[in-house]
Amino acid sequence: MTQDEAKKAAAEAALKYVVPGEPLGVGTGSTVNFFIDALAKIRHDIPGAVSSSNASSERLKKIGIEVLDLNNTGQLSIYVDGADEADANLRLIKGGGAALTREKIVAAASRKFVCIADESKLVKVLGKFPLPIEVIPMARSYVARELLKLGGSCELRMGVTTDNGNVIIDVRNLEILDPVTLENKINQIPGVVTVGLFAQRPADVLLLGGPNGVRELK
Ligand code: ABF
Repeated sequence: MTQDEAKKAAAEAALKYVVPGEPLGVGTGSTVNFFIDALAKIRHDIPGAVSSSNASSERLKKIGIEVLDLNNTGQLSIYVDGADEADANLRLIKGGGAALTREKIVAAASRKFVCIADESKLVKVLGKFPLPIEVIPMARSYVARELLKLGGSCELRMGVTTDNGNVIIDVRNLEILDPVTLENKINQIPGVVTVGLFAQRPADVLLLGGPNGVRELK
């Protein structure tokens, strides 16, 4: 089974969580793209979706699903999104697609966060994937200095401006043994908009596609 086939299997398994007649939240990335494509066959049951990025919005519109403003929907039934890493407690590193701020907002505004991924994303300890942090441009050097104190090595993601007009710093060499504490600590640094740790609010369900089918972790 290829990685794409595994992603597609996890994405299609997420359809069972869609609540007919209720708007849902949709994340960003290649696994989510498979989910959006799968939504096409049930689009008549979907009154609309709140999207976490311009890329996902365009894909949703192409299959005829209306993109809604979160300010008009109230709490969403589910949020479906990918991840760069996930541990056994369903805590995630996200942000490889530079959409982490809107992803975190829509996840927080949803009753159930269903994470979809191929098995390669499951790790014992988070941190091998560089931790993305969205930062206000004028604060990037200050934030980098503060992150160095936490033991990470920082790299500005070249040529990337987020949908919110900010920059991304990727932090390498972190062994994240306490994701919740680190998330809170980085959130306190002035200039940080969002840290790509979803630990304070982890996923509720993790669907992992692999050669033996789709595993469901809760
Ligand atoms: C998005 O999904 C990002 O937060 C994360 O980086 C990405 C994973 O990408 P892919 O599904 O393409 O592996 O939510």
